[in-house]
Amino acid sequence: MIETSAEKERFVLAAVVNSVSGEAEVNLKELALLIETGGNEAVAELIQKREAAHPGHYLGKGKLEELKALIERTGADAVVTDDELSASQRAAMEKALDVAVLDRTLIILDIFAKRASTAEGKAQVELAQYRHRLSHLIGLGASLSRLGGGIGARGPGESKLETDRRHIRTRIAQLNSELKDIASRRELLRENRNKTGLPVVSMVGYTNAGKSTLMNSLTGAGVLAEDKLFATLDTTTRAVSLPGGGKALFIDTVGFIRKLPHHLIQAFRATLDELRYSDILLHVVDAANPDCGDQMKVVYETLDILGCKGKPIITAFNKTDLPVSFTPPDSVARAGINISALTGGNKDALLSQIEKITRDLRKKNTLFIPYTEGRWVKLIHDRCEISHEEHTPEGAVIEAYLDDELAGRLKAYVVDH
Ligand SMILES: Nc1nc2c(ncn2[C@@H]2O[C@H](COP(=O)(O)OP(=O)(O)OP(=O)(O)O)[C@@H](O)[C@H]2O)c(=O)[nH]1
Ligand SMILES: [Mg+2]
Repeated sequence: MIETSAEKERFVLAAVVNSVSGEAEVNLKELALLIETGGNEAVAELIQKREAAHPGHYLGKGKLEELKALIERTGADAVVTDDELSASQRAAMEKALDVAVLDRTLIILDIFAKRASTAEGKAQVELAQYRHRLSHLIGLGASLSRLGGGIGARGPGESKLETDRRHIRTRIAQLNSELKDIASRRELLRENRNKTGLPVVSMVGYTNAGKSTLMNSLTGAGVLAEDKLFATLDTTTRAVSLPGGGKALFIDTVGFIRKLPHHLIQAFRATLDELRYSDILLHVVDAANPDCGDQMKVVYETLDILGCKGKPIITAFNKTDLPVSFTPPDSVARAGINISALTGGNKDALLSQIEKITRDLRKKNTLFIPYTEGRWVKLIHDRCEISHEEHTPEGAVIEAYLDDELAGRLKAYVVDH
């Protein structure tokens, strides 16, 4: 079990923005939520409008002094910046402010460390933490000793990390080989899954959009769903019956967020690869969140990074039991469907639409199966959507949507292409 510090740390948030829009407020609100999720508290915030972050100390000199006064006034324990800091920026800020300085990346890594529960999840987070530390060795040491067992120190332990690069490199190599084993096990699972011939639908979306709630509502999977960021880190796969009689496998996995640390994306590659291998992406959007338009963009960008361009996407505008106001930003989203994962509202319409797309991925075949080969009829019923079926004295005539694998096995019975 990974240790958590019992005492709440009190943080002041700081952000640099180059525009006048409300972007910084939204970002800081999200950062405050991340901090609460990690069991700590955001007590004040400071935003600086600036062309770009100061290369030396993130905020400009004047703002840095303002920040120092704010820290003294609020008695905060540390500062958290909305952007990832370089080692030297962090060191300069700590020198100027005389408190620990953390950044968004460390906060997200910390939440992931707390949430990871499977061997794969833990190894992935640990790998991301070590890679991050290796790239930030200078400067982190001071933060860690200041915050004791708190954020940034959790996970890989505190065995003189800042001085022991070799130790970190060895551990990274170990983790890499552990994850390689896990990845090959995953590949095996994927191969077995392919043999079932069922279409695979992966749920994607911003964290807290309602993916796990939808998974539970569709399958009764009992996945943890809560009003917290990154409630889900590990994937769950379940079969779902579609209205036309077919079936699909649904996968629930880790959510996305703005500025998702690249070390995490890399380390979670095996988990996130599931998205690339799925047939359809089901994009769950929290339509009740005023920020949902930007959240959708973040999801699109992350999918691009993961090599999922061109996958069929269905957009599910979730939480429509609450007041919503959004304009779908693109044509894919305009074809989306309003649902409520919580009340089950419009669930069948969503499943029908998914079935329609899976149907497009398959070919319609007419088969004649003699009664002596009755086992095939059962298999077709178990796996496929059937558009027509009649029974003649010699056997069953079935019109069904077949995946490639089953079409190959039933070649001898196809009567019409
Ligand atoms: N009102 C309302 N709340 C919902 C709905 N769907 C989900 N929620 C709530 O939204 C919160 C997040 O739901 P989750 O299902 O955990 O979200 P998720 O997308 O799996 O989030 P991560 O695993 O953190 O990425 C929970 O408090 C849910 O009860 C909905 O249709 N309506
Ligand atoms: Mg979830």
